[in-house]
Amino acid sequence: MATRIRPGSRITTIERHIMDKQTDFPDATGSLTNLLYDIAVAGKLISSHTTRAGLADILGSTGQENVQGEEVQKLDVYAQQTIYQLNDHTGRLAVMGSEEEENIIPIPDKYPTGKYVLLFDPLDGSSNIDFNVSVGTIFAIFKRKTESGRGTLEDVLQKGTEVVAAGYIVYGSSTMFVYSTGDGVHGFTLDPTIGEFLLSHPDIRLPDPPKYYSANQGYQSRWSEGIQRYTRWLRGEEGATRSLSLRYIGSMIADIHRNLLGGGVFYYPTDSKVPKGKLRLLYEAIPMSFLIEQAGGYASTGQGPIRDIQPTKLHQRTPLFVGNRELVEKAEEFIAKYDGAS
Ligand code: AFP
Repeated sequence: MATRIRPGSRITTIERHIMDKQTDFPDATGSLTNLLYDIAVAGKLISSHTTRAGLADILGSTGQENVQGEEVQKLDVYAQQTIYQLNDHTGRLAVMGSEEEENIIPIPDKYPTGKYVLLFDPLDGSSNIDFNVSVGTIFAIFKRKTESGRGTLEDVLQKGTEVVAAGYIVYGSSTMFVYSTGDGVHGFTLDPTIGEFLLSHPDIRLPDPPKYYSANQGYQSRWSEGIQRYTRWLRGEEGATRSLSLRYIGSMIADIHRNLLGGGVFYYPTDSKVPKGKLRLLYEAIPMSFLIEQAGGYASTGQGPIRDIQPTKLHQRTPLFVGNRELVEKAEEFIAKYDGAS
């Protein structure tokens, strides 16, 4: 359905919004603005494929495994290539890193390099594709650390405090682009009839009181005592004065997106099967944490802020608790009380 335009309402495209934000920085060269815009273009291309997946015979697996040992979906490959090809030649990036590539992705020698670093998960939640469940693209942008030339691993291994911009595109019942450059969180909905992302959710703040908790409770028996008691607290036990509703999609972007708009906490803790957690620090936890904190929330490992971790590996994993501050701090309390400092 085409966007209805109410008389007197302002219509802001993502391009206009990103350009307007740039005017807050008189020294800006336009490089970040263009980089964000190219990611939005990638989002439109990926969106057009995800919504036609069944029709275009692109559903299903390529039969290969990625570096995480997971089955690679054809749409993963398409999303990876689209983001790479939109960004390898622009002269804005020093280096890239992706969930789908074992090593950092250098800018080819024939193209110039730039001052930014792009880390991304091209299609988070892709094991859900065959079931028509929402999936998404996540990205984080940093400034390079090295002075010049091709970027290195040093440019990629940066803390969450160094993020310049981050965002995600969720391919759901509609496609939304949500981003922040450290000046609040802004959401745009794709009008497919005109191919434009239009500002639909300006200055998103986490609602309070929160409504939801989101975790894979099927793993409860593998959780520590602290996490099990925390989950009971969220359900109204363990001295809680209210209970939250459980919602778990199994697609982190979609789960966190819902909680961003409805209020709540998403957590994927360590357990006996994943002692370091499942989610990846650099291109999943850090960008989503940056966004949630920009919306007034907090993100933690369960023992301290995600943004304080110094990454040592491109594909490093982390436990993650992210959402309304009081809910995340409560997780830290339960973990400190029942699980100690392990
Ligand atoms: P896939 O990209 O392999 O589907 O993994 C999705 C994900 O990394 C994240 O988006 C989900 O929150 C989480 O895994 C779901 O994991 P469980 O299936 O173990 O709950």
